This record gives sequence, C-alpha cells and structure tokens, in this order.
Amino acid sequence: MVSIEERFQFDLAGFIILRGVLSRAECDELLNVLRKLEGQDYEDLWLQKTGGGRPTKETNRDHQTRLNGLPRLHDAFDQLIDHDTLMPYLNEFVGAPQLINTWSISKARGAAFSSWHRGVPTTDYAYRNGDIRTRMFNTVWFLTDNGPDDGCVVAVPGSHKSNIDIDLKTHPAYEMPNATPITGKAGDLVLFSEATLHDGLPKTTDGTRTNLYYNYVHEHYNVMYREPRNCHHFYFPPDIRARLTDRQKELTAWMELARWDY
Ligand SMILES: O=C(O)CCC(=O)C(=O)O
Repeated sequence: MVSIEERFQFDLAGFIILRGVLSRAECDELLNVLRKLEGQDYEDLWLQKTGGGRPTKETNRDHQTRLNGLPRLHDAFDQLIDHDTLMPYLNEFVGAPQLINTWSISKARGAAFSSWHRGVPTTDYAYRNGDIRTRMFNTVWFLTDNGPDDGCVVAVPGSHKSNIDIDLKTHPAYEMPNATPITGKAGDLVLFSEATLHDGLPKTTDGTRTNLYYNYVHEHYNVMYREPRNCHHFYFPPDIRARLTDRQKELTAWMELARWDY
C-alpha cells in the first residue's frame, strides 16, 4: 500500500525516498557482481550490425563508469525489476508499468555535475480523477552511501509541474533555485517522476559512489522509438527473458512485440 503521505510527497516534490529497502549484505552482493563487470572490456560486436549505439561500458565522463543493460550482463540484477517493495509504487504512480532501461553509475572523486535534465516533459505528469500518473518513472537503488559530497543525485522539487522554463545551462548544480541533494544510505531507494529536473552533484570525497537505475514507462509509451542508440540495452532477448519470473515477464512484455534480434 502506498500511504496518503507518500502520495502527497510524490505529487508535491516529484520524488520520494524509501529507506533501507535493501540490506547491506544485498548491496554488497550486487556490488561484488558489478565491480567485476566494471573491470571488464566489452567487444560489443552488435554495434557493427546495428550501425552504432551506446556501448555497454561508458567511461567518456571523467571519474565515472556507466554500464548499460544490467540484466544482459548478469542475472543478479533481475531481482530489482519487480522488487516487492517497489511494486505498489510502480502501479500507483505509473498505472501500467513497463521496464525500459537499466544502468549503473559509479563515480570517483572528481566526477563533475553534468547538466540538468528530465526524461519526459512536464506534460507527461498528471493528476486526474484521483490518479497520479507519470509516463516515465525512475528508480534509483543506492548500493553505497550517497552523502551530499559523494556525487549524489540532485533534483528540483516540484519541477515535474513547473510552468516556467529557465536556462538549464546557465544554472548548474546549486546555481539552480531550490536544487536539493537526494542523500541516503546504501540500501535506500529513490523513486522519481522523470519530469523532475535532476542530475548528479560533483563528487569531492574518496571512495566510489554506486547507484543502479531502473527506469519504467507507461505501456502506451513507444519504447523503441525513444532513443534508437540505446535499444540494444533496453531490449532483453528471449534467452534472457526465459529466466525471468512471471511478474518480471509482465513488466517486460513489450519485448515480445519488438524486433531487435539480429
Ligand atoms: O547519479 C547521478 O550522478 C545522476 C544520474 C542521472 O541523472 C541519470 O542517470 O539520468
């Protein structure tokens, strides 16, 4: 059940934070798998067939490693697709959710603020006849602590309903009015409407900050059209979906209709 206080907060701010959803042991298990994957190189031979796209491992930003398409890389990541704690929120805030994208971001000291962005326009957030609906809904799993100087996610509360555009480029990080760091401990889970302005703050501390991102859309959203360069990572081939639970299969049902095998 999603409480009225949580509905109030999500509608008001565009995000909520659930504390202690994963145990430290669960975070460490996922981190162990992820660190091995981050240490590898990927041939990405599919790039030749698709004529381009985002590589599996992205290191183009200084002091940052991003891995795309997590369940393609290891089955340890399947469990988060339909985590029991997450499911009521997915249904409450998206209505008919489908998983579109999964990725990890690990940051070391020196990682910089990039640029304020939102995944969908503010017109893709609505409250109507008692239902909260965001067409795109991101879930951020903290596998390590996210202190304010650890390069944590930063958001502008209420910007999912903002009516006035402001120049995003000339207001980086804390120069944006109301920029609010989203801090927490390993195991916390942030849920946010992708209509909310957000990015990551600079990392000025030692150690590595690692988060996993599982992004969902309403089932009417055209998943394959969104970002053609990322389709390989969005789509799980039949051999990967075969190992998923029924509920995970339901949350990835669009993959049965898409043609991306080559
Ligand atoms: O964790 C971060 O540094 C920000 C991530 C982010 O904004 C994104 O992946 O869209």
